[in-house]
Amino acid sequence: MDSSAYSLARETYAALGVDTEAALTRLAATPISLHCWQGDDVGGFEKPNATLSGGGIQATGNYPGKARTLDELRQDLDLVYKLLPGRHRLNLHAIYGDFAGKLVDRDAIEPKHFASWVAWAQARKLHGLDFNPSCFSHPFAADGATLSHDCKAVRDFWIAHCAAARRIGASFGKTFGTTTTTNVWIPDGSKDTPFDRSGPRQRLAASLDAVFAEKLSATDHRDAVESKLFGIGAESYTVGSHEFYLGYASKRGDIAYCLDAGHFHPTESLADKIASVLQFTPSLLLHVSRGVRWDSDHVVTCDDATRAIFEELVRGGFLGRTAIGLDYFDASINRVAAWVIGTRAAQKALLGALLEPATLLRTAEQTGDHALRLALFEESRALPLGLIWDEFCRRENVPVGLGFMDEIKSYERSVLAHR
Ligand code: RNT
Ligand code: ZN
Repeated sequence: MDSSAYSLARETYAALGVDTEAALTRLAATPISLHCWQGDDVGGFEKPNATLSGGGIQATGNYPGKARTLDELRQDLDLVYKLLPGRHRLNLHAIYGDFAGKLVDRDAIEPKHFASWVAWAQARKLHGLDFNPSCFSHPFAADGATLSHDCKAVRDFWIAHCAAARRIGASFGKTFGTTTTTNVWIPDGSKDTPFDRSGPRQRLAASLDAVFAEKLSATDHRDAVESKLFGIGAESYTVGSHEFYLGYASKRGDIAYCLDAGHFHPTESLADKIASVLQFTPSLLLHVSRGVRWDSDHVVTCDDATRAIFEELVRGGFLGRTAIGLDYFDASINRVAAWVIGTRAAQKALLGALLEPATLLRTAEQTGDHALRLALFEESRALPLGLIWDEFCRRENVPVGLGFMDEIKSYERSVLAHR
């Protein structure tokens, strides 16, 4: 039985030509790929006490309870998935392999090092796994260059790593029967003004050609390349800039471009880039994140920028060509809460987009009635999105409203506080 609050909300939306049942069906069928690295501040378990270096990415904060082992990370993720409505994916980085205490260097990783993740994800009926080569936290990344390095031996090492990562990604896709996205992001850049901006980009393009040389099944696997504006310690120059990767992805025509919401100037709209990118690339990977000044990785909230991204996906009919992933790391609050709050916020933003009075908006625009269009946008802001969201949580048997925080607090007391 639907709640009476839902029935009222459904009628409110219906009066604007919006079918809330269709929106809920679509929401339930849209997986979000959760980033494994929120649970341990992007440390990974490659070897004990791995520290981040040469990455230009930094988790700040030291809230107690960080996952110290694969088992702890999985235990935390179990609670996270339990508190999320819908069926989702997990996005792994290469440094999260199950290396059984041995040092397996990045160029030697194989699907077998991720077999325990596959079993874990299958047992929980996840939608699938996604993957990333880890081109940071490694001696060969310490001087701020990987695939664009001027030393061929270093480039070859990272090429081998990325190629190995693609094969692991493809093995995930085959196992789960859903397309795995393997995303290449590298930190290459420089702190101060470089003289030569071209050489590193020529080398990066050649390295990427080598990385993507092996043909993999397009059903099992999709490649993506991620741009960035700048990083900490790489403020003046980023080899893999927006122009570089957009050009590279469009020229190839067979790989996805990854837009990270924290990787642009704060006044730029990521939402506005989507329709342009998808004119020239087959698919898109989104790293849903929240930039705050120079930090690109705050916990996602259902703010205007995030809502605009999902509105664009729905309005343009782009959901089917877009892989949705999260990318943030906050070490200053309970990490499980950060995961759950951010994922639920992204889902709520998607729901908001699915509930737009699209037909009325389109007609108003097409007939030149821009006052009506503005009025519709403004009235939409106060529509009872929360009541539809609550109904979704109720149907999916996950906590409604703040109930998820009670479970997280009790987990903090019984588990996280003892780490
Ligand atoms: C870094 C990129 C990249 C990473 C993860 C860990 O700026 O956004 O996606 O955050 O791969
Ligand atoms: Zn990212």
